[in-house]
Amino acid sequence: MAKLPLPLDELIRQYGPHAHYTPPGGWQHQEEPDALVATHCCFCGQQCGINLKVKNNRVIGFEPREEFPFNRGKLCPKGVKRYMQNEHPDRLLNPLKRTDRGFVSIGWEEALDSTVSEIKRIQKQYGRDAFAMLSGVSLSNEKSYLVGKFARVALQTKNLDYNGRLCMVSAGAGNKKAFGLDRAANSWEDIPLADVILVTGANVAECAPITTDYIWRARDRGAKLIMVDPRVTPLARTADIHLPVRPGGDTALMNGILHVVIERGWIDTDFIENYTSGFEAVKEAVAKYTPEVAGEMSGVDPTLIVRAAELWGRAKTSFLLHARGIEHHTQGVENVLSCINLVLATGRLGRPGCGYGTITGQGNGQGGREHGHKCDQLPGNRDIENPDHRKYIAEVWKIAEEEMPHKGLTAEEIIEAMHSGEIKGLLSLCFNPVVSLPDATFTKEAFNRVEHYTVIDFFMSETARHADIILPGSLHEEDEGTATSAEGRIIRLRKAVNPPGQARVDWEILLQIAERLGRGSYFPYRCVEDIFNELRVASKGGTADYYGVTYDKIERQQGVFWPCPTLEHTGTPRLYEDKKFYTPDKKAHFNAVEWKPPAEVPDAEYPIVLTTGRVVSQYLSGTQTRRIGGLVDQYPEPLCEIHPSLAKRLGIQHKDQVTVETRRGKVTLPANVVATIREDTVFIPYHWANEKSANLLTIRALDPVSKIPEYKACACRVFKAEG
Ligand SMILES: Nc1nc2c(c(=O)[nH]1)N[C@H]1C(S)=C(S)[C@@H](COP(=O)(O)OP(=O)(O)OC[C@H]3O[C@@H](n4cnc5c(=O)[nH]c(N)nc54)[C@H](O)[C@@H]3O)O[C@H]1N2
Ligand SMILES: Nc1nc2c(c(=O)[nH]1)N[C@H]1C(S)=C(S)[C@@H](COP(=O)(O)OP(=O)(O)OC[C@H]3O[C@@H](n4cnc5c(=O)[nH]c(N)nc54)[C@H](O)[C@@H]3O)O[C@H]1N2
Ligand code: SF4
Ligand SMILES: [Mo]
Repeated sequence: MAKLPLPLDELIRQYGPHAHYTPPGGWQHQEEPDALVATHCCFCGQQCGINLKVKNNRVIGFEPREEFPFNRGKLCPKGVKRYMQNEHPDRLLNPLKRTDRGFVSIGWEEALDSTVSEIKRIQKQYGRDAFAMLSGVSLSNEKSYLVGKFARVALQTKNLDYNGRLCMVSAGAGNKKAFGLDRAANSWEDIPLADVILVTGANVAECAPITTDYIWRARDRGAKLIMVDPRVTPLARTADIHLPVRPGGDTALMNGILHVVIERGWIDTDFIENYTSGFEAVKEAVAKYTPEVAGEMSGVDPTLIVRAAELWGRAKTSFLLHARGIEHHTQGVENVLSCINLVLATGRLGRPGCGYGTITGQGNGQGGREHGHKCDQLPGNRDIENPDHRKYIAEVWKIAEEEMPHKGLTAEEIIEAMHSGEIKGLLSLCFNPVVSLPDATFTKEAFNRVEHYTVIDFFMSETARHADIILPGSLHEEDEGTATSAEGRIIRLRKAVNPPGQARVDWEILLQIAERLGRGSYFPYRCVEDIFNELRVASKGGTADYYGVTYDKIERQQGVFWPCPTLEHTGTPRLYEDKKFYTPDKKAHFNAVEWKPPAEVPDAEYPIVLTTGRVVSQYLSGTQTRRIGGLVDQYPEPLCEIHPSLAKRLGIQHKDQVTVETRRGKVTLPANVVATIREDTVFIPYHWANEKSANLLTIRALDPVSKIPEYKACACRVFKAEG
């Protein structure tokens, strides 16, 4: 039963994205605020402190928070413009229903009743798991926790997953395997104390801009910087060594560095013997990754591998950071483990200036991956298949353990099940899969096949255009709550204004649906803090233990680092100081990993590697930042980065329109001819939709363990566009 596509021009006329609106009086117009509300940026995992200026229930401006210890008065271009969403003319103000004529406004009663009657119909006809839920971690901790409970207790489906599946899961799986706990090992305060910093697969200056400051503080003390990236990113331009890895070559590269470190005797035998297991297998595995072999596999000059090993090996203190560049791969988890092996072999953890961490992505990328938002997880980062964990959470939720659903499908698998007809209905919030999942043509087909789709969003996202019912939800500054930053610091988000028009706060919408499903009594919350207090109990005794965290403590301490197991505890900025890990044997685990090529490698037909990622002024699927004039002006459309030699061979000049084509689709966009990218690779940022969407090109290949898509490597061809 395919849905009729609604006329796109008309949709865009009505619901945007409109980037070029000016508020009354113009952007320069300065009004005196009634109040300053101390909160945080709604965008990336850095969670910079920000004051919102409020007047008459409107956010009219911002100022950075000098006193917040993480950013100390600094913000990036997105943080500076974030406040412009609140009054934006594209804001969804009423519930909408899809008709043959387009979307029409309806009342809340009708909207909620329609959604609930479709949930009931589909579950009765096809079984409970035929109705799925997708969610995201721009949501607060409280909403993440609530979504996990709502799906299992109100919808009673096993099929709940989240957009962190596209983001944090390779790091999460690697961390759990090696340390038994999933969080950066240190607060960022250890970065300036390190003598060597190795950053791989992270465009720090554009995607975690404030972290640049921490790295530069180390550089001011004479620290060395090693950057691994197929592109010479802005921070890499200041590095001592840049290793231009071929996309997908990371495990080989890190095994090569470790090979040299072991050969030269730069390992910490005391640490390895007393506090770890599995080293011998790793030593054996990396024996064949000589600099020459590793260089061949990873596309990096062997002498650079030796130089990087020399810097890392001889250092007394060090910090290793990575992000999606190594994680967005079919070998994502193994890439992470290859980094952890290097950190463990040199024993540089749990001391000042000795650290390791993944740079989280979305605002609450850390907290959102702890509270049962994932298809295989219960709160406290518990395992949904572990009988003790099920029993504990069933008691907190006041349900029988047998009622608790088991492990469900991951995000991409849910889309595949929608495509195949196994899943018939979907509720989503805080996720824009039509833009953000790989192989966008397939994703759209899947959305057109479901019998019912309800979405909760504050803007008309490209995915929302496929919905039957749209429920207008809340912006970050329209609700209270907490989030957990890349450092593992739990911080307070404060409400500045009420949602406009008929829009409602997200968690209240979920409670209203639960009520109509006859499950309201399981959700007896009067305020957000009630949800937080239940989360604390649910997390108690789990590895992500928030029990000792209270709103009051967060306030007093400018944040609390978990684990924080008791009310007396002040939190744990630096993990593993006692060299005890969270694995059953309390040791850190080495994991031997072998390099494998990406799922699709270049061949005669598609001879070039395509990799995708971000630019500083746009955010994720762009639903929010493509609506903010100042940001759109900085980067109005995607560009294809291409090396001058490759461009020359292909007869392409700077700013020429080029077509990039893969086995999935093609996109035409201007060439950005730059010498800062490998000659065999092109790069496209993915923040745009429709015919400009990088995900028309990417491949639906998943890491077998984490199920993250391989956004960072597929095969393409590039040619000058016709006309
Ligand atoms: N401006 C901005 N900031 C953001 C976001 C945003 O959308 N815009 N999103 C936030 C989110 S959710 C996330 S997940 C983070 C992402 O932050 P990052 O992971 O830093 O960003 P990406 O651009 O996805 O990829 C990082 C780098 O990986 C490199 N790379 C590509 N392939 C490989 C490879 O095979 N190996 C290695 N070593 N490197 C490779 C790319 O060239 C790129 O420079 O940023 C967060 N911050
Ligand atoms: N090719 C390629 N694709 C990628 C990546 C890549 O590097 N390359 N990166 C991947 C990564 S790391 C990520 S994290 C994903 C992100 O992908 P998505 O999660 O799909 O991207 P967002 O733009 O965050 O979409 C969130 C949607 O939720 C809405 N929203 C935001 N906050 C809230 C809220 O508080 N309440 C409600 N109700 N709605 C809200 C926004 O308006 C938006 O429509 O993209 C992935 N896709
Ligand atoms: S987008 Fe990230 S770095 Fe920029 S201001 Fe917001 S939280 Fe800070
Ligand atoms: Mo992400």
